[in-house]
Amino acid sequence: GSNGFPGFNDSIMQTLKHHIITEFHRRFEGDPILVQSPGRVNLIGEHTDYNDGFVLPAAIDKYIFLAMAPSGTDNSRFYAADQQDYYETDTSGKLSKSGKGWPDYLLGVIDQLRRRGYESRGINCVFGGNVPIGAGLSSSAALEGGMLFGLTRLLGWEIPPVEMARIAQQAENAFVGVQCGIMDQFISLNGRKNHAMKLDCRSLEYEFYPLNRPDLHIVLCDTQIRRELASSEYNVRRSQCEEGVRILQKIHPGIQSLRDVTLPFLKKHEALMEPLVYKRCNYVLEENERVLNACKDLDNNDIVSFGQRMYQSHAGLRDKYEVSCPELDILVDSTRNIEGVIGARMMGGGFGGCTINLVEDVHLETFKKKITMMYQEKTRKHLQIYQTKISDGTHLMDVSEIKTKE
Ligand code: GAF
Repeated sequence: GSNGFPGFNDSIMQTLKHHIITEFHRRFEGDPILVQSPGRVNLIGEHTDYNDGFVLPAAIDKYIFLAMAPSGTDNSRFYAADQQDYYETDTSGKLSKSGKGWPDYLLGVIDQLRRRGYESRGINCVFGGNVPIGAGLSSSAALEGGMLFGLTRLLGWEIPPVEMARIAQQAENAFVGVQCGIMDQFISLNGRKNHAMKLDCRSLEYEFYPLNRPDLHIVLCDTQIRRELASSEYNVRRSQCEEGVRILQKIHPGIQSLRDVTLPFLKKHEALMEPLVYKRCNYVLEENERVLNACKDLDNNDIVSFGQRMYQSHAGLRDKYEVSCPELDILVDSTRNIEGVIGARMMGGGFGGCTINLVEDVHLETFKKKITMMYQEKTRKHLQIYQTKISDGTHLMDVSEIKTKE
């Protein structure tokens, strides 16, 4: 289990599922399906997805559960169990934003489906779970993917996995208004237990790498910092990369994204761009190389080399891409003085959220103690730690096993 007691996590999961189903029966008619949709980690390959590059994420054992059934009317009714918040609207025609946040992730999916010709009457949905919000573990992708997956099952729509990820991503881009890449939605929907996924964000071809060593743990350290500037800076980084591409296109019109650029080519034309634009592009190309080399490390079972690349990734994000923050740097630096840490780096968009740490089993407990103390000492802030296991992507749960009628 994720806090060290066998079965502990399982029983939390049972309670969560039970709660969601019970809440559904309390509010709505009929027997719902139950969808389990995971959050994610990313081992390496940050800010590469929207540059047509490579990423190495994995789905984790933190989930959003969605109980869903047709409503029988044109209206859809949504209940966010964790927020204890309700939203109802007609979803049979053109959709507009809810004006209150969470419903937009669900409406965005219905909107994208509609645009592709998948139309339906309303649905009832209760959801909730334990993916921390705003911590960089992709609770929004889990919610979008969960709604999408549930609808395809309820309505018998067969949509290939790659298309599923695109629909969920575009729900976020077009409806929620966040210009994210495809990594989070792709891995949440399509992850595989005990495997990391090497995803080529251009071709959307993917390959699974076994990552299931009992002597290693994936530990997330949550700074608890949530910075508003994260999304505006994210868009600034995106446009800096696009600017680099535009400049290089003048030399080689065939270049469509940073994926088409090599490091020597970039270096050769450094003088054509602002230093900042060069730094950003340089980071992206180096990070792509690191992902490919990290995958070779996994093939060679060279976890030490893999861990070194995680540290290099962090340094690049801090110095060249400039999306880290003091708290994230403190966490990563602190691991240098703690025994048993194979690799550590900031994870996700940056400016807060979590670091991802590969930690040896024998040193796990002292790691947790020491990193918590060091963080407290240096920042006067409390550190939240999540121990995670790699799990399957979005799927249906067997509801019959869950007893809800007391
Ligand atoms: C966020 C985005 F949603 C992803 O698409 C990705 O760009 C990531 O930041 C950075 O690697 O999670």
